[in-house]
Order: sequence, then structure tokens, then C-alpha cells
Amino acid sequence: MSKTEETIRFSVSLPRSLLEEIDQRVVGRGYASRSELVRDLIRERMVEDAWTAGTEEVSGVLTIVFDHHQRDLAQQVLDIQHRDYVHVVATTHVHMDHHNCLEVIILRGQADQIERLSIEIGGLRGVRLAKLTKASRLTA
Ligand code: NI
Repeated sequence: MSKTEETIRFSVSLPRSLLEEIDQRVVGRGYASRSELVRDLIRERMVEDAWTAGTEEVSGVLTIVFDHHQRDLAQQVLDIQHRDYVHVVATTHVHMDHHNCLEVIILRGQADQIERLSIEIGGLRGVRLAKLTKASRLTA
């Protein structure tokens, strides 16, 4: 949130049990206040909605761990990234140990196409972990 933006206070009615659950999360996750937790929940939902709607360009970070010794795998991962329907913004490759490579792939484009690319890479033989983190622009 920008420093200059006005913060509006409003009332929300909740069942007591739901408020208690929220308060447990505030403490458990180290939030400074209920408001901070609720703001994060709203932002998460807005990102989800942006991905579901598919009407705006979104960003995603695909994290993969794969077998360095799986034949042709690195090349297959690269070939998929080189297709032009999703923009690969950046990739970082880390050699974790003798067997494992970690790669972080930052993607931008249409939500369904980013998801398709992620599923495709995740399904390659030798890819041990594939996790997509969804992001989108947020106004505050
Ligand atoms: Ni490596």
C-alpha cells in the first residue's frame, strides 16, 4: 500500500466462531492485527480471481526440482520455455547437489497458458517437484 493512500475503516459482522478462528491465525502467523490478516486474505482472493477470470495478464513463479541425470530433461524444460505463448521473464538455476537441480521460472501471460506450461513441465519424467506460485498486479 502506498504511504499516501487513505485507509478506510468499516464494520464487518461475523459469527463469533469465525472471528475466533481469525484471531488464532493472527497470533499463529504473527500478524500485527486482524486488519493485516484480512487485507492479505482479500489480496489472495483478488489474485485467485484474476487467474480465474483470465482477462488480464498475470504473473507466476514456477519452482521445480529435477534430476540432473535424467537424460534430455534440461533440454525438454528449455524447449517448453521457448514456446512463445507464455513469456518467460527470467529463470534461475541452482545446482543443489550432484543429483538435484533447482530452477525458478518467472512467467507472464494468460493464466490458463501459464498453468498449462507448469503442468507440462511438472509432468516431465525426472521432475521431482513443481510448484506454481500465482501472482497478479494489486492496486493496494
Ligand atoms: Ni543443475
